[in-house]
Amino acid sequence: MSPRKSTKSPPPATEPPATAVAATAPAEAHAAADPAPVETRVVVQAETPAQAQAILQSIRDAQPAAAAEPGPELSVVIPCYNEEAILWASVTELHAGLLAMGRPFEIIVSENGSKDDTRAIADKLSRAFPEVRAITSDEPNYGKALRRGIEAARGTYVLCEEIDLCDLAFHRRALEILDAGRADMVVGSKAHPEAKDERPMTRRAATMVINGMLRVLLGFRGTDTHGLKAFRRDALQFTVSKCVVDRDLFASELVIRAQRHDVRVTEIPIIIHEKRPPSIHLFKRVPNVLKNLARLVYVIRIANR
Ligand SMILES: Nc1nc2c(ncn2[C@@H]2O[C@H](COP(=O)(O)OP(=O)(O)O)[C@@H](O)[C@H]2O)c(=O)[nH]1
Ligand SMILES: [Mg+2]
Repeated sequence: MSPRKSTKSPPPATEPPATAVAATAPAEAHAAADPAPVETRVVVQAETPAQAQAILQSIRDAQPAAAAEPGPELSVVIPCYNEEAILWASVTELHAGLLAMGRPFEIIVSENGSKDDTRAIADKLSRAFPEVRAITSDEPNYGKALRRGIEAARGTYVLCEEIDLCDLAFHRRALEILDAGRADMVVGSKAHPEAKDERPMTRRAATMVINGMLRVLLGFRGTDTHGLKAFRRDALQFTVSKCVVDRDLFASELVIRAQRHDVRVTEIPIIIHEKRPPSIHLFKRVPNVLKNLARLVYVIRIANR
């Protein structure tokens, strides 16, 4: 009675099953990998046609939902924390911009630990737009939120965004490079000689100091690691799985490890014009940055992991 899947040919004429009902079913699993419609012949041995239909239905029901629905082309991941003031407007504007680009996309709002209405607004956005997904966890942690968003992404390309930036010009330029196969990862750099960074001087200086430390201590080759980036999801999956730190330094570890794994990383200059000052004060972030930097130096330089 157990269902038996075969490929194209029907059972040999000399050995027919005692009672058999042959039927075809769309092969959703194949369709996910290959856009051309494929049919697989499923032969079910059963006592009656009704039983055969029931078995066929159970096979269809067992197909994972994801297999029936191929992923979008673009996954835009946005960590969000206490962003009730700008979340709705930023995501609706980004959503309209992405629709105009004409490529299938999803927006993943990755919230954790917000004390305001961010979580409720993210849920409302996910109900209002089929392309928006809201994921959440308890502890405020930028790196964890970004990592969870990347792991939840289904797109061919992942674009890491910030809610105060939502920079569609960066998306277009980065996708042009990825589409042409000129790199596997594009980092938007605030510290590139051609970048325009409109943030206050203390924060520009902090960016210089942290990137200098990453270059000296961890062999980083580049000018910036934090913020906007875009990459081919399959090219970075292994690298993400190897990352050990969270909070502010996860993004830096991702870029540095990508370089160490010979992923083709390139930088492009960006214009930084934030919609509001950062939610966490710069000096409050320093102890964690230093702690995670020491951990990274140990793990990468000493333990060689
Ligand atoms: N989920 C989550 N997102 C965060 C956290 N801290 C910052 N973010 C988000 O990360 C992005 C950048 O944060 P921002 O405060 O502008 O800091 P900046 O990167 O130094 O400019 C924004 O989308 C924030 O909402 C956090 O603890 N958890
Ligand atoms: Mg910001």
